[in-house]
Amino acid sequence: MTSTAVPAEPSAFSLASGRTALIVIDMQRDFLLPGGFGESLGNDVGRLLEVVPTLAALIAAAREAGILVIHTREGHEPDLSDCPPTKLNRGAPSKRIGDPGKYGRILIRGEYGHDIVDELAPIEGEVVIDKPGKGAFYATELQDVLTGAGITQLLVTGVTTEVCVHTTTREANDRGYECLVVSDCVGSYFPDFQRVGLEMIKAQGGIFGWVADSAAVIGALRQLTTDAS
Ligand code: C5J
Repeated sequence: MTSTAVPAEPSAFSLASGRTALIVIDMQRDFLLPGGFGESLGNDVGRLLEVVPTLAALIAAAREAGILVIHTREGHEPDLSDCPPTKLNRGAPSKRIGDPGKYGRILIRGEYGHDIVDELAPIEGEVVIDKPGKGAFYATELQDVLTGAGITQLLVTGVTTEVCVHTTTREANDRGYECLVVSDCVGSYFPDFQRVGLEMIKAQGGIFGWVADSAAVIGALRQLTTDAS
């Protein structure tokens, strides 16, 4: 195992090969594409789409460095048996989970909109975690996957910063994982939530973890790749 320092806030992050996974949270068509669920809630999906090329470059660097890449998808069984009524009914949106949408039934497993955008599609051997909640640990096999692979550190990316990225980072922090949130590989529909969401991770000496941009993380991943060759 080799390690390298990532310039990060509030302090340098020691990135260890063999102990690190990149987690890509909910980069799904329903959240990102024009005409999808996210947009139907009145959101500007352009803010999430901005993340895609940056995240694609980070995923490529992680694959090159032999880092495990884990993708998550938020969604539910077709009969909605795993969707609490409180989640289904909250906010009285124009469209609800399970309703027909532009990309199939909204946030339903197996539908086109539920899947990950083409640019970030998982490749063979990568883990895809289907989660019914906001956090990637709740009611999923994620912890077993991480334990089985000897992972103790997570590079956290995806959408949305203040919802599923934050919930997953907090869950991971409570379970003893070191989390580095990659600032330009997470996205929010709301600029203020993006800024404050990142501030909250690294506040108070890194209460939930570390924050660094993709240039810093990709630089460290390339160093790991060079060290291994
Ligand atoms: C939301 C998510 N925002 N992936 N889901 O409902 O953040």
